[in-house]
Amino acid sequence: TLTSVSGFPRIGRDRELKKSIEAYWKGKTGLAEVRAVGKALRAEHWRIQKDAGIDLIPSNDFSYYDQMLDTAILLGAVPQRYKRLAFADDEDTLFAMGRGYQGVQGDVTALPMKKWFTTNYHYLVPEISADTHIQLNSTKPFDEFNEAKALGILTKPVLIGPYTFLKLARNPQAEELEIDRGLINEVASVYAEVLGRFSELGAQWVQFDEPYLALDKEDGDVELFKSLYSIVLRARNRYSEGSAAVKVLLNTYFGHVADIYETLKLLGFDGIGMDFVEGRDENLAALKEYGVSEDTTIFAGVVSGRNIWRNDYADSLGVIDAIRTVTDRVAVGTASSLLHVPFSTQGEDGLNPTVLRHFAFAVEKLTEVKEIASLATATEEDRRGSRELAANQSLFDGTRVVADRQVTERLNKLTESDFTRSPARAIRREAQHEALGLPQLPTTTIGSFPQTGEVRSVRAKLRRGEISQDEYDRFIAGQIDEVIEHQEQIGLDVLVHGEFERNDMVEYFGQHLNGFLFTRNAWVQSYGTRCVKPPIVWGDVSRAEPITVRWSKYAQSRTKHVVKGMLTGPVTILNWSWPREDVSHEVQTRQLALAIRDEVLDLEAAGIKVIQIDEAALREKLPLRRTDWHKKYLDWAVPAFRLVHSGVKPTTQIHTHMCYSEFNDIIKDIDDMDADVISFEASRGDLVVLDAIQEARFETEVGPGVYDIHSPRIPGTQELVERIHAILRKADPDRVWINPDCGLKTRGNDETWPSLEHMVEATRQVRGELSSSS
Ligand code: THG
Ligand code: ZN
Repeated sequence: TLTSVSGFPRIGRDRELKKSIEAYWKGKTGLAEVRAVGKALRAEHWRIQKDAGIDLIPSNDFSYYDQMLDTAILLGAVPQRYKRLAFADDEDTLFAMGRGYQGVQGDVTALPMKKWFTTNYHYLVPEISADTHIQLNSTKPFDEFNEAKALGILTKPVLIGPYTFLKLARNPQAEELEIDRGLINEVASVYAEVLGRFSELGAQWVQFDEPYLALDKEDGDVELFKSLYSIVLRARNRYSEGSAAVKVLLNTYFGHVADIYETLKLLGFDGIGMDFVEGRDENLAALKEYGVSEDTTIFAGVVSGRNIWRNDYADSLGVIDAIRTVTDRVAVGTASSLLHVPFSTQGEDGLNPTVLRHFAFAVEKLTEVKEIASLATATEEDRRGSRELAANQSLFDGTRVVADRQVTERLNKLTESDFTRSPARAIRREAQHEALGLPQLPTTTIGSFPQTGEVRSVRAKLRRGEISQDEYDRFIAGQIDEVIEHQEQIGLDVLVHGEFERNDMVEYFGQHLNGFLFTRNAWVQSYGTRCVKPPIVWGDVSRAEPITVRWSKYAQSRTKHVVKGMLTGPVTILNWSWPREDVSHEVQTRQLALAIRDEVLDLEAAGIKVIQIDEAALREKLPLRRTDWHKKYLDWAVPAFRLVHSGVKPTTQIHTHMCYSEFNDIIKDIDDMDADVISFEASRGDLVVLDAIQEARFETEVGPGVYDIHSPRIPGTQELVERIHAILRKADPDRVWINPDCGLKTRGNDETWPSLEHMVEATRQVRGELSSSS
């Protein structure tokens, strides 16, 4: 049985690529070194896959920054403003598109970034406008194919397909990209040309990734797909004359493609890759209903590219056996690229071997693919005698963890009233206004203040044992003193303690909860060179001890102003961790909600009057298909948030924060979280969000970010006044808060303080205008 991998992590076992590129950005090394590191990583990653016995090993899955950005460059969709920088090296143009550029060559902002489907990975949004000339503009895929070939490895080149590319591209001058005949022909022709080149180079398979097919289809989508691929596939046939044709694998993932499967079948792909982890039932049903063409191989994605748990072989073999009732042509592979999992469990010696054997990161998943493939063709008897299968099944015998009886009992006792805060929001609002005594348009920040090199190095010293806990605590207290004093000085209304004691907003909470495990080196790329190291939910979750009370209480003791307590919400903790698979996400989130609820009540008891519970990642795991939004997600995610805060007094004000302002279409659900105040990122799409808020009769008070913290720019007072005016044209001044659009931890102090000063000054001006006009 043929084995295939969709894509492999590229950041390197020890994040070598990240380190090399960041050193280059700092001017500490040259492009030649970066190129050499990339080349060595590609060779190592191909070798590892070859040694694991994988037949179809991907190439062109490597990227210096992001594969969508690479695709835009491949197609010549490089906006003029980046070309005008006139860099001598293409990598510099690429980095300018990815992260912006300010220097001797010019001054440009980066392309916008968005979440890649339901993952914590971000892609760059390609820009196509009237002056974009689509044409084959790079040799990257061919170079990497040749590079592997020179090493004796015939790879399967992987590209983001034309459908997904066009569906994710935007026209900056208009709301939507208009995909007309001309554009379809231009884009499809480039892909046809790519296929031709690979045919000449001797490739046997080329993989086109089309994850966008797992989304609901809008009018014209199926036609668009057909138009694109009839051109691409015609090229395959043209090049096949006389020699063996290059085979085209149409690869889908992150969900099912049942609604377009019949079309896929009729188009005549040599391979169709389907996700049997996330889209299993629907994909199987589609195969059974429509069958499989004689010349098509189904690439069964049975090994998840999105979890860290060992594959359940019996389960995967069940899927493969079911596909076999429809066709004999089955290949075994990963359900998606392995980009979204860490490199290897090797070196995780902080975890007990009895624990570690439950995990498979990218390298270990290769063995799983291989073992499943050989078991797939084994006889019943051979399967029964298989040691691999027996060892695998022992992982799923239900003895991995013992349930925490207290947690179970507490969950069982929950009733409707635990999910409902009373009194109603309008009544609490009065009580809070009186209790807090805040001015109109209250000013605040989202929570974190700059994590300077000093803060990080002191934390590292504590970790290495070079300073005592006592010294560390004194340092944190000193940081809090300074940040409180500074906030008072510039005149902010609701202060924060700055979060100097936290590393990541999810990892920090995980470290104080029962049920979590941590790795040393299990990094996953989040965007560009930035990585995250999600904690692992291993067992039932409960709070081990108060987590944030000490520092919030300390900060409150240093000022007469209100200090806001800062927590991460249960949905975000789960979405940015590796969840268990033996218990539903709903139950895990509920356990987390109870743990954070304990913290909320302790903060309140300690005298904290405003508590912010961040749900930065609420939208991240919203199902791709609309019909699943409520029943598979929002119907439990939103109540879990209410469970966290429903126990507080009417006078305690609950805030939440969301990154990425994309919640127009779930605005009612956000309001149903029943927070008193929400702050959100609104750097670009702001006015649209405010329109939606108005239309939905949104009750939650809003703090649409007044400036973009992702940029080092310091906004001027006048600019901020205008910004607030724009907000007030769309929102009631008695329901608006003034704040930056996200936490400030990635910024420097020299950018942060002047920006906040201008923000407070602008707010004062507008308050003056409001009181004189009323
Ligand atoms: N935490 C987690 N996931 C996230 C975010 C987060 N996903 C969405 C968004 N925020 C992604 N943003 C970032 C921003 C910065 C970093 C990572 C993701 C970052 N990472 C360090 C790096 O790669 O150098 C990690 C270094 C370290 O901790 O030692 O800066 O906030 N979970
Ligand atoms: Zn944010």
